[in-house]
Amino acid sequence: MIWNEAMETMPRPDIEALQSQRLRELVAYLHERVPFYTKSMDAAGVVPADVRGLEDLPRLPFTKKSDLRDNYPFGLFAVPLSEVSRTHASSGTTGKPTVVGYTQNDIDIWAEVVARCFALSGAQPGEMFQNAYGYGLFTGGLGMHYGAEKLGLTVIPVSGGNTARQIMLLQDFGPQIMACTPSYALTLADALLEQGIDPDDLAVRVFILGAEPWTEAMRQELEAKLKVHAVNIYGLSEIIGPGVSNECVEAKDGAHVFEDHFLVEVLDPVTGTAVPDGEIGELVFTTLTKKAMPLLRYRTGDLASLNREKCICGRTHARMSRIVGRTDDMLIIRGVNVFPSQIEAALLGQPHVSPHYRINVTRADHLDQIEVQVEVTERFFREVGADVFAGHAETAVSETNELKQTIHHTLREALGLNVQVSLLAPGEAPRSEGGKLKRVFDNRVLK
Ligand code: DLL
Repeated sequence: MIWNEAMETMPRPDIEALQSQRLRELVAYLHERVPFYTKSMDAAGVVPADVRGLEDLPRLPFTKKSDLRDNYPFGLFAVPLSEVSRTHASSGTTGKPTVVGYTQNDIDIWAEVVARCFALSGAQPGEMFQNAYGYGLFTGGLGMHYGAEKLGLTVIPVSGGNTARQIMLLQDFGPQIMACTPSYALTLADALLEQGIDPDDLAVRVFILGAEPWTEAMRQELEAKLKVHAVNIYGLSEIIGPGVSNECVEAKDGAHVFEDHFLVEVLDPVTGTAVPDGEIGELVFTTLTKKAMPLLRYRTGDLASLNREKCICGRTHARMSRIVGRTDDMLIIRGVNVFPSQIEAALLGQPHVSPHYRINVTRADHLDQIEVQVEVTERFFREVGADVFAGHAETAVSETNELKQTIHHTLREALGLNVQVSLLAPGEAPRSEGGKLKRVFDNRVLK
């Protein structure tokens, strides 16, 4: 089902004409209402009346995360606070959160795009939806909630975490659709297995997963373990929250960006100029319809490529690839660029290893060291014996050494880099307790 056929299947020239018109209106709106944009446009020599449309996009100024921080908390709002219906905030790793605001109309737009996401994922009105994204300042919970209601789903607003309760609801309420982070889906899958629950006995058919990076290999793993379709949803608070783009269950080949609301560019992160379709660059979004806190050319830091070809699902909206990394999570190890997603993809193809891992980066004697710690499967652990892992026994050491060497070799092929490999016993790597999971620990600089 296509939720908004007129918009989602619009011929590309019409999409571009609509975007041009909305962009013109946005530029005038921001210049008039937000002092930050008055200044940045004036400094760039942009006169709103001269902006004709998409062809003028490259000369419009960017917005960066630091601009949101500098204008904390409400400095980028374009309407008086009395017209703001809701705020959300993303928890940044250091210091103050990034704050965003929505008018009632913005909330309606958000529900509309999230309803499209559910339809893209294969949900049908009348079905039930278990929402395991966190409710609160995080946009995941409430963002998914309103979109689900709009599509006509029955929502179970359980929020993140509490795996025993999640499983009870899956069994007793029988939702067909579930949403959470991919790392939490893995926690759930493991818990089901541990409790001897066959996913075939559950009604759940689709998992809508996002809010953190994951790989195609992780999709295979989750789909096999949970016996569901695992579909990718992307979004960020600054632009709206979840619902900037979503894969269609038909193709599972890139997430359709809702281009009537979000104008997407993929730029060279260094020069800031456009890269051709199909090439990886930084995603940059302009909100075309929001009123409380619209953003012009927001630099997301997320790296992906674009595909503007028509999709087998019938939609014409451009598709973005998975996020292959972030401009700020690329590890530079002895001069070699490494993205954690490359490590995940390489690890998950290996026998005897589980999808649970941790990456440590350190520096000793001015030399970067990267260590990948990966859990072995329960079966391998049982066969080899716990003593080996505790370092108490000589027996079977060769088997673990062999496994380490295989992983080392695979990672060297994939990354062009020597990686130290350690094996962990089942349960030793970090698990998601409901939200986003941190797997990379870069200890080279004190943050
Ligand atoms: O994570 C919004 C969201 C909620 C998206 C629920 C999907 C589902 P923030 O907390 O502001 O918002 O974090 C946004 O998370 O810039 C990406 O780096 C990352 N991210 C979000 N979705 C994906 C995804 C929400 N599908 C930041 N794949 C973004 C990879 C993702 N990274």
